[in-house]
Formats: sequence, structure tokens, C-alpha cells
Amino acid sequence: MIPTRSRRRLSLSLAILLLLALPGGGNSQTSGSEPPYKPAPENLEARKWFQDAKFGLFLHWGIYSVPGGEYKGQNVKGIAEWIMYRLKIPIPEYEQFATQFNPTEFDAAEWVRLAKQAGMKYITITSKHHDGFAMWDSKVSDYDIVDRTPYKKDVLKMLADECQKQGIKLFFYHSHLDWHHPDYYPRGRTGEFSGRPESGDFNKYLDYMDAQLAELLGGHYGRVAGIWFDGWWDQQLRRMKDDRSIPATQTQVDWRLRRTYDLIHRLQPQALVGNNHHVAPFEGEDFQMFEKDLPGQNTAGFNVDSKIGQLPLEMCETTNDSWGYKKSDKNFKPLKTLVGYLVGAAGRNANLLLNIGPQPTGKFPPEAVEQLKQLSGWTSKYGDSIYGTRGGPVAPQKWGVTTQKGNKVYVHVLDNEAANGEEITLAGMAGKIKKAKLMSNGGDVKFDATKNTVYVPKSSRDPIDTVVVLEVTK
Ligand code: H79
Repeated sequence: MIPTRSRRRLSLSLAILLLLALPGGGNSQTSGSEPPYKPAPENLEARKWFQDAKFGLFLHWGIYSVPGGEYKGQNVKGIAEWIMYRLKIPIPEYEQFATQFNPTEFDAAEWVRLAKQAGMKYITITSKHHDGFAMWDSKVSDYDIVDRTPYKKDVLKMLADECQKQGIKLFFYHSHLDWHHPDYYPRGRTGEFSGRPESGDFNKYLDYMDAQLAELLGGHYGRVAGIWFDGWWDQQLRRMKDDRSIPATQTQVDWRLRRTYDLIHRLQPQALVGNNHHVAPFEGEDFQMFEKDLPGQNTAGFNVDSKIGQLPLEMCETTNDSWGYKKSDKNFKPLKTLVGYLVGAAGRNANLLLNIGPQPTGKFPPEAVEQLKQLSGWTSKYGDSIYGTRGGPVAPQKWGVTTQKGNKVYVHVLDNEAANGEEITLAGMAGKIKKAKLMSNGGDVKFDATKNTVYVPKSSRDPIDTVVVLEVTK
């Protein structure tokens, strides 16, 4: 007799093997020959939930958090989770950070509570970043938190259980790019300082990646809300060769995206797939993300080739200037900026995924906890103008944005300099104003229904965001 637990394990492994063996349904994003992707009903349902949710917590946590941007007297310029690449640390040296990763103060319940209090409806955490280190107990590699750190615990499992318990959803950020795996070859634009032999079988690497994803989606971590891919751009030919005549979607390797996406959807049909590739969405993706830019903007330089598609949108931003914990980075953004991201995203029909880089101790930086507390104050008061809304009837303006839900339109005045007169005209709004109230205190706001204009005097302005709630005709 096989004990029930091992039997269950066995059948899970068999199911995973079978799923991996199924035909992948076409090859790459470049072949164009795969059948169109038809999202399952659960997936469409999840997309709607996602669009209503509006606000998530992004967490970059890994063994790069140990050096926190500083190693052997050198400081990383920019983002600290890139320390392996930026300081050219070879694999054997980098692996030492794992032996020092011991987050004894990690408390999943506290993380989830802080996120929920801030008004966040989901968490997206790094299962694997570009350094290749698995933050869960992987069975196909020992380069993971359980096998290589003194902590020895599966933090993703602990977090997944807690999210389930407290009723908040969990996504995994998973890097396509890998600076550690020997079969990540041919090398792309990065990862050349790891000290790996100049050989390898890319398909073996992809099999490994799919096997790891199958572990994450196999049921042990419950219902996974989605997978957030990053690193596709490492193999983007246009960028590698710096030649704008090469189509933006062309890569040096076949990433077998569709096969991976289909695997995910077979294991968990509701799981939302997104890929931070900075080009228009590929078949099999369920949402589209924008890094450090609102949809339609390109200030960070990542989104030159992005086009806004029909899928749910998300933009991600940092609370200071790094994604991973960086000791020297004290440039934590004020509430005004963070609310500006959330409202700016909502007004463009997008979610905000706001990042924190937890410390190697397991605690969030105290400054980030303070930011979350301030956000909690704002979302508990103004949440109705965000959650469950869609981008408003007025295109984003210099003064701010609008959101809408049913017959309500929320006017968000974010920039009091740009809205320097009392008069704010809601250009392009089809419905007519019937009522207008200040959201802060329910006080009447003057309006002119014939011009669809509201009058918001300086005395009733809020320095963070003045929200006027309109009731409009259909
Ligand atoms: O996970 C976070 C970052 O680590 C990751 N995405 C967010 C969500 C990220 N990846 N890349 N970047 C951020 C910036 C990439 C810059 C690059 Fe380059 C430009 C990579 C290749 C060209 C500069 C030049 C860095 C390496 C070579």
C-alpha cells in the first residue's frame, strides 16, 4: 500500500509529466502558426476580477536582498536585484549569498495584513528573478531556498497559505532570463559575466523552466492568480543588434511562449499570464503590463515598442528607486506620488502594481511600512473612486483623470497648478451632469450641465487628489 500522501504526490507528478508531454500547440511568437488562444470562462472571470482589483503589491525578494546593492566595497548603480550582473559576480561567488539568507523575522501573516490594509487586492512575488534562484522548494533544482539557505523554509508556500487564509490573490513573477542555468545558451544581452561555458541547449533550459512552472501551478501553492514573466527582451534581436529595421518581436531564440502559456492554462485555466516584453501582447497572454510608465507613456524608455492592446492593463512602479532591497536607497516616494500612480493608472483603465523590496531579515523596510500606512488612509477614504471602476469618459488631462462605475464619474484633480482656474471642463463626456459632490465631505460642487463643467474652488482642493463624484445621465 502506498500511503495516501505519497500517492497524491505520485499522481501529481504523473499529471505534471503528462501535461509536459502534451503537444505544445505551435512554437514561438514568431511562427504565427499557432491556433488562436481561447481563454477559458474562468480566465475571463479572473480578468474581470483583475480589472476591478486595481491595486497590487509587487515584492522583489531573493538572495540579492542579502548584499542590498553593496558588495566588496562596491555599490550598484541603479536597481539592486541586478547586482550579479552589474558587479560582474561569477556564479560560485554569487551563490554565497544563499548561505547568508536567513529571514528569521519573516512573517507571512504580517506581509499580507500590511498589503490588505493598504488597499491592495493581490500580491505578485518573485518566484525566480534573473539570478535563477528559486524562492520555493524546487524538485528539479537544488538552487533554491530550501536546499541552499540556513532558513530552509519554502517562503512561497508560507505566503500562498497566508494569502488563501486572508483572502487575497497571489501571482508569481518568473524570469524567463536566467544568469545561472548552464543551458541558458545562446547568451542574450546580459548574463555574460556568470562564468558559464559557452555552450548549452536552450530547449533543455526551457524544459527546466516549464518544469519549475508546473511545480508552482501543480496545486501545492493553491490557486495561483497568474504568472508575471520578465526577461524575454534579453533575446530581442532588434536590441541585441541595435537595428531598428528588425521587427520588435524577433528573438534570437525560440522562447516557445505558446507552449509555456498553454501549460499554465492547462494546469490552472484561471491563471492570468502576462509578459513584460515591452511589445504588443502575444497569443496566450491575458493581461498587458507597463514598467514604470502609465499605458501610453514612454518616459522610462522601456515602452518604445509597446502598443496598448485590448487586454486588462497593469503598470508597475517602485516605492523608492530599486525593486530589490537596496541599503543606500532612501529615496522613498511621498504619498502624493504613490496616489498619483494609482489614480493615474485607474484613469487609464489600468492597475497599479506597487513594489517593495523586503530586507533579508524578512521585514519590509520601515519607510515602506510607513508608505503602506499612508496609502491605507487614502484608499479607505477614496477606495470607491478606484475599485471596480474603469477608465473614465474624459481622456487623461494635465489636471488629472476620470474613472467611472455605472452612472458615477469620479473626477480626480491631481495637479492644482494645471487646474489653475475653478473651472474644469469634462471634454468629451457623453452623459450630462445631474449631481456633483466632493468625495471628502459630501459637500455640493457647482456645475454647469450644459457645458459639462464643474467648479472646484481652491478652498476645497486637496493637495493629494481632489475627488468630485458626479452622477451623470446615460
Ligand atoms: O524585476 C524588475 C527589474 O529587475 C526588471 N523588471 C522589473 C520589474 C528589469 N529588467 N531590466 N530592467 C529592469 C532594466 C533593463 C535594462 C537593460 Fe540593459 C537595458 C537590460 C539590457 C539593456 C543596461 C544595459 C542593463 C544591462 C545592459
